[in-house]
Amino acid sequence: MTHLKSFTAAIALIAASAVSATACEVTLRSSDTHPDGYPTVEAVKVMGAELAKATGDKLCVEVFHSAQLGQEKDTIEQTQFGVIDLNRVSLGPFNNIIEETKIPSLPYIFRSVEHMHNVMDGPIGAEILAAFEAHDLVGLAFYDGGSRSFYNKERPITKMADLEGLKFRVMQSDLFVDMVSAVGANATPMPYGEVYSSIQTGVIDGAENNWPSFESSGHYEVAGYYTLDQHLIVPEVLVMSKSSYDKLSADDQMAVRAAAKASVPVMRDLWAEREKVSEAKVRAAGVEIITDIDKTPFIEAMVPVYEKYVTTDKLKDLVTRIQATE
Ligand code: GTR
Repeated sequence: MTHLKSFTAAIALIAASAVSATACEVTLRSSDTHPDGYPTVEAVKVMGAELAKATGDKLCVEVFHSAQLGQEKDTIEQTQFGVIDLNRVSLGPFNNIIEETKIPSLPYIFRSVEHMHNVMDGPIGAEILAAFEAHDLVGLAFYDGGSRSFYNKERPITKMADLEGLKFRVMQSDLFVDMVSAVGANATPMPYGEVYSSIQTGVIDGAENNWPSFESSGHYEVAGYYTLDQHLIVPEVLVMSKSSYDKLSADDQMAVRAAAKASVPVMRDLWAEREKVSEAKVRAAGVEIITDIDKTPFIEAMVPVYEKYVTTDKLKDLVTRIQATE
């Protein structure tokens, strides 16, 4: 979809849904690329239920799942413009516009999901959420995105050299293009919704993602080799349009923030459960899973990526503090 078409489609869909609106005074429209039932979609529904409860049904949330409002990069712009009120997205597509989001998007910056939680639940996470304000957005909460690894349709990757010459789709972020080049492969940034057919037709050989996305997108049907190199533990984020947020009273703004925070532990439970279900489904489909891989060369290969992107004192300080976090 072209930019203008997707913008118009989002407005038309939102207008149509307003006709069937509930008794709520304000219905906040929320976007998600994932299908109904996916942990992020369910978490935002939980957030909406909490918000309705806290405001006596004054504020509600309607989740437009399955990229009904467009692909992530476009929906981010629409959220900045106030066409979309809430948006659940990966931090990746923010990298080119909000420099602080590059840091938790760096390959191997987190030692584990637990380390990522410790960082993002604390002052560093709060600082990164606050950075959205200068870009017409309000950062509300971080969600889990597991760890992302490479999959492809050509061959099993058991060592870094096996990646050479393969073409992988990455999220629309320069950082990820360089990350893929650093391991000797080629990167093509493209919207998530185009990946399945691009692998099928051979435009790309594969992509990289976590278990639930690899499974729910059906990419495992066209890319039969999944190598758990776990290069990214990039958090996902729930943001609100600053213009929608500014229309609310101070009490309602607090209720929005509290409801978003309240959805985080629910999301984490749903995520842990879905990771297992997705892994089982992918294994049952006969995908070859390569778990025995030495990550050290991958980690070492990322040094130039850090040098290129961690440029200012502020960003260097964030990296140092993340590494020092238990
Ligand atoms: C998923 C993530 C989405 C989107 C997608 C992608 O894991 O939940 O928000 O970023 O990856 O690769 O585009």
